[in-house]
Amino acid sequence: MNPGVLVKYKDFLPVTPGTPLFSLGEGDTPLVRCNRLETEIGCRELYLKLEGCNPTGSFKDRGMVVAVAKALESGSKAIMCASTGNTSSSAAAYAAYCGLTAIIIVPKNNIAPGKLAQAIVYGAKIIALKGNFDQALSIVLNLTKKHPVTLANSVNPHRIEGQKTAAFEIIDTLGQAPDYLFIPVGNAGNITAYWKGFEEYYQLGRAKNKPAMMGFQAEGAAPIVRGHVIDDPKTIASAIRIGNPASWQKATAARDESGGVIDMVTDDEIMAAHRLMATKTGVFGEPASAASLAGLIKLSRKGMDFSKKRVVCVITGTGLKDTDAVLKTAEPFLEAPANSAAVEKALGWG
Ligand code: AN7
Repeated sequence: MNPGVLVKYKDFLPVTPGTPLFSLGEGDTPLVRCNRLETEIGCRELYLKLEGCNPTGSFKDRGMVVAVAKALESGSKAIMCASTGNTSSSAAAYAAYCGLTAIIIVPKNNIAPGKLAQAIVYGAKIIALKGNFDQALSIVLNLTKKHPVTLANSVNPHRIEGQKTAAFEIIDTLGQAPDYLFIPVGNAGNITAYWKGFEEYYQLGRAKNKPAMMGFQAEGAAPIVRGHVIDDPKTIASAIRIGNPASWQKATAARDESGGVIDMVTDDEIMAAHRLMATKTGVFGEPASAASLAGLIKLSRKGMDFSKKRVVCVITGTGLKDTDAVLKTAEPFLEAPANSAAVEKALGWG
């Protein structure tokens, strides 16, 4: 049985005798080898880390369990976050488990329907902001300074601590770090957390190597790549529609210390990778999560040689959160009346 992130990795986390150890079953996510994509892309080994298998369907649960445990330990009664959707789903679920109030601020009409449904069903106090994520985060940073509520965004270092456990799991499974880690970049907390995890295991001698960190933003929301804040970020991948990432400097440090890159992919490249991942590996990620694979495909097409490399792409969230992204552009499919002959006819069998 998976004991959860707090118990399994407590020696590596800010756990004290006063920290409540609980779990919704986060962590221990699959690392799936993808032979068909290896052939197509020309990698020696390609794995997808399926973070959509966490309890609320994204990687956020790893950090949220630590942030909420520390909030409880400090006597807090409420947590608050800005979110493009997944952080708020996770905050709402862990708050519900522990009996805390979750207050979430999300961009109005700009989060995937599954994520909004999660916040509603878990009983969060929701504010739909007439503004974008960056504005929501700046309000949350302001209000959590003024009021007795705990900040649950990844500016809270406990979030990063929990999220680094995904890097530990990759090393625990492979026996070493991959050569490359491809990862979507939005607010840049996750790339920061993975790098911290790889670095810590390396220092402890649990891995002999560290990966190059390959972060990918969406082209219309690529402040780090462009070197300036984007006031009105745009992308179909709503989870990473972020123009002023909170962990900007830490992400560029991870890039530089690891010898990696932070680059961008277009919405078309993201959606092509999203479809390829589903049709060639049976993995349904949400659009933002496919930015990692889109990045790998982009670099391999540009001539980068992965034929001797072990590559991990982080698939950060499940596609079931954002079925609109598929259904709105779906090709027409077969329909038939309810009898065998009609179905045979529709299939061209007679
Ligand atoms: C599926 O939920 O920022 O670079 O508010 O949901 O650590 O921000 C989500 C981000 C990638 C980017 N993939 O990670 C939020 C939020 C998915 C995400 C990212 C997000 P960060």
